[in-house]
Amino acid sequence: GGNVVLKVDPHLRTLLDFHYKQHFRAQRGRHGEGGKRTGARGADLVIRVPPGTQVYDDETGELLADLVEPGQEVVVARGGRGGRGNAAFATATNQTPRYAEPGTKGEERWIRLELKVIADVGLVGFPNAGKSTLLSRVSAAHPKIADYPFTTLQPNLGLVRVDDTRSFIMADIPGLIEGAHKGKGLGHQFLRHIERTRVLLYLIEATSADVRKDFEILRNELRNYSESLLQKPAVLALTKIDLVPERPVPLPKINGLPVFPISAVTGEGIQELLYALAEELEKLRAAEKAEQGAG
Ligand SMILES: Nc1nc2c(ncn2[C@@H]2O[C@H](COP(=O)(O)OP(=O)(O)O)[C@@H](O)[C@H]2O)c(=O)[nH]1
Ligand SMILES: [Mg+2]
Repeated sequence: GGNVVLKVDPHLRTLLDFHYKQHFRAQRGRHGEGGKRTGARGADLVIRVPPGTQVYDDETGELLADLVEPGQEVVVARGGRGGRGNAAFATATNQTPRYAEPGTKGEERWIRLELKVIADVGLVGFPNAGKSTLLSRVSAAHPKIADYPFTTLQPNLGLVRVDDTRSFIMADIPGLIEGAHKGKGLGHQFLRHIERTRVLLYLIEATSADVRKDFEILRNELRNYSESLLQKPAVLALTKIDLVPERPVPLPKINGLPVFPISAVTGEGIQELLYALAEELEKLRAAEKAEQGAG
């Protein structure tokens, strides 16, 4: 029979489909036949999953695959061979044996799929943009990522309290190569991690000679990895605003995104930024609920 294959589709965001269909079977292979026909192998069954899906063997708990990159795929169950036809068993004295082989049975197993999100908000910015400083300013606790295989770069996480009822996890992800703005590109692991966050927070220094251009460079880096990264909700903050005493009020939008001027030193603009991020997360949750209801 055919193989059962999982493949990353960057347009998918949730595993909700699997709440409704849980048992998949690739097309059956055929037994060998007379008339020199080998049994057909059966077509592969390709199941699409969102980026960030981890695949476990349900019985052993073994992590089989970490599917993050668009188009990445893994065979989770191998189909059996098609049976060989009678011609395969021909001998010098018997050119048309009456024997053909049965196809072998394919593998069968239960797997468990988990959509692994490492943080609600991921920071995206050039080195020195103020990412680490912001994270330490807005977060108290620093949860550890439990058991995170396939990576050497550990995101630095912070628990951010927005107000009495709301909080979220923010991730400062290392691996952004120095000189990324000179076209050296974002680190590959950075991109794999940023795929696992729900909302992007772009940080650009207010002292930059060209904020729009910096923003475009960052977005292009993400786009080169996967178009779907640009579809994530995003917020843009201008950092170190304390260094720029004069600025237009209100700031113009950039690419349709509202711009939040902040200073991690004086605290200016921070609370407004946190509210905006909390709001984006709430919108996402509402959309996911609606999808669940409609499914
Ligand atoms: N004046 C000022 N300096 C800042 C601010 N935020 C960060 N910095 C400084 O900018 C430099 C780079 O900050 P850092 O958080 O390490 O940037 P990262 O590379 O993006 O993590 C450090 O020297 C910080 O002290 C800010 O709001 N105002
Ligand atoms: Mg840093």
